[in-house]
Amino acid sequence: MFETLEKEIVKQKQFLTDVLEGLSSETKHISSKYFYDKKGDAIFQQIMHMDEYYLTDAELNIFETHKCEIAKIFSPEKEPFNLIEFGAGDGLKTKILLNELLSHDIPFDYVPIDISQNALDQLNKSLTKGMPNLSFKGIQGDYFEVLNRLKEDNGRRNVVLFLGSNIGNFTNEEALSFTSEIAEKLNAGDLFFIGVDLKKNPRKILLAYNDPTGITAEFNYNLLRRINRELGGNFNPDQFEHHPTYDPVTGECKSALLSKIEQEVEIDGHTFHFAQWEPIHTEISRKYSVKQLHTLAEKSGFKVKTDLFDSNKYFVDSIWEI
Ligand code: AVI
Repeated sequence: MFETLEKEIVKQKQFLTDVLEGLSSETKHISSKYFYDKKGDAIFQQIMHMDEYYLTDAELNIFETHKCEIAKIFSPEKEPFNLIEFGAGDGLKTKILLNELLSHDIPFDYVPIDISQNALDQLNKSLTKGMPNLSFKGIQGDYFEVLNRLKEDNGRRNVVLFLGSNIGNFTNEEALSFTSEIAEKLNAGDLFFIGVDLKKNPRKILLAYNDPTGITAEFNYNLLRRINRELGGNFNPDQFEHHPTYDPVTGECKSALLSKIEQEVEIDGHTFHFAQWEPIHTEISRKYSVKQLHTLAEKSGFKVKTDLFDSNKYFVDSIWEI
């Protein structure tokens, strides 16, 4: 109880430090990891159900089409393994895979890792209701710490899922250091299963991050509202405009909030000046080519085993082996 409270205080301090630092920079920025408070989680759920946000359906399509093949790759001889998932989410896609594995009587533990115990409890409830035979072993904590522990565990194969193009929210350097660290923590023969959004018609991409109903805009404004709620800021979200851009060369879809007027905003006794149309960068959602993705795999020490595409070739689930 005290430990949780202490952790919460440390997290809040870090949030304040990051926001103050980001808004004091030459190019103002706030990390997209702060999108995800309770309200932000709920808006992201709405985003995933929007027609414009094609990523969810594309990855679901891959799971539906290739589930049998995936199950065989994970456990060719029906040997027991750990199915580890980074970031619990709502389990919508994973559920397809879990059902497939169970229907083939393949023995496995499902090990979702998340920093939120609440997210894990909810997932446990929703999954085990429909799958009473599922061995659910959710672990609260940091991805790498948990991988370290599992590495020494019971000599089983580890299969790590990192779905939903979450890798896109990292810069190139962050992505490489993330996948390299996973490669280091896994044993020979273990697998990394990564879902990645591919480069495509820029109009299709921009629409996914600028839906006409304004849900994605609200996702961004929630960041300002969160700063007001938790750090005592006085942002007026109406005085900012959601502004996504996409560069087909780098594959970077970037979101920013532009100050519609010249204004000053106060946060915890600090004043920040905004020129008219000055941006606060909030998110990068990078799109990859298959070639760029394979380079990332090789540079981080993996071998690409196979690529699975949806019927439109919008998205790839790539399976890497160590
Ligand atoms: C979580 N992440 C992969 C989403 C993305 O597509 O970058 C977050 C998101 N931001 C705006 N819409 C969705």
